[in-house]
Amino acid sequence: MALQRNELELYFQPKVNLRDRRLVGAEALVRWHHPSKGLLLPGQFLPNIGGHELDAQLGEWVLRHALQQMRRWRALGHEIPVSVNIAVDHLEAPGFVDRLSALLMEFADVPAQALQLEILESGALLDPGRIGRLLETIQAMGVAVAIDDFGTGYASLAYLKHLPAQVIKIDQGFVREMLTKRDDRAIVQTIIALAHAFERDVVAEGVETDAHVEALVAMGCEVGQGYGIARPMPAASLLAWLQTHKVGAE
Ligand code: G
Ligand code: MN
Repeated sequence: MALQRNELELYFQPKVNLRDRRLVGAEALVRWHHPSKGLLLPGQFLPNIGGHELDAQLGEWVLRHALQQMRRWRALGHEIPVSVNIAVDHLEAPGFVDRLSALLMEFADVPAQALQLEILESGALLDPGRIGRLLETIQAMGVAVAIDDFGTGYASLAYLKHLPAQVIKIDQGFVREMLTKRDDRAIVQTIIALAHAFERDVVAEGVETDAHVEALVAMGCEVGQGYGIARPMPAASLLAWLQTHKVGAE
């Protein structure tokens, strides 16, 4: 299958500081160069793999390749924090923490702090006690944790209080619609306020235009990711993008 045949590639989507547009990190997103169907996005093949075993194998592949890429960028003088999407099945698979720790030892030249795991809010809610403990262990190893697609999973305030995650990523659906729909704007505003109140970092996904950037900055959201900043791109293109991408006042 794709894993053995070397048909997978990691793309990277920049995350920037919305005030000055400086790069603060990148999200690793897997692509499959399918022999006959062309380049496939995760949504086009992830639902099919479905099994826990493959989720875990793919996740391990992504973690290893993300660390390899971070190592290459460091060798070129760029320290780029990378976040990786981890399925809850994979997080809960026996030995996940041990394998992560072995990988971090293998890539000891890459600081654990530069690696971030993104866990879907809906997944994290399935078994908050158990997942909370896993996330605590992971953070104790230095790895950052973000809750992905926040706002879609009905997390309660009490739950957020106990959820050990330093970063909250606002679901792109709310962000995309926030300029035209009052309810979505209210949700975005509320998540930003919640993040501030709980002293978490907040990242807006789905930042599609400059108007989104301005509105988010006005609401106090500092970091964003989306087509309005850059699309996901191959690793080599990210450095080229960095060179041409305009940033705010020095
Ligand atoms: O759920 P998660 O945050 O992992 O989703 C990331 C996905 O969203 C990627 O497949 C990426 O290509 C896509 N994406 C990233 N930015 C935007 C955007 O601004 N608009 C839309 N429609 N999709 C985006
Ligand atoms: Mn994500």
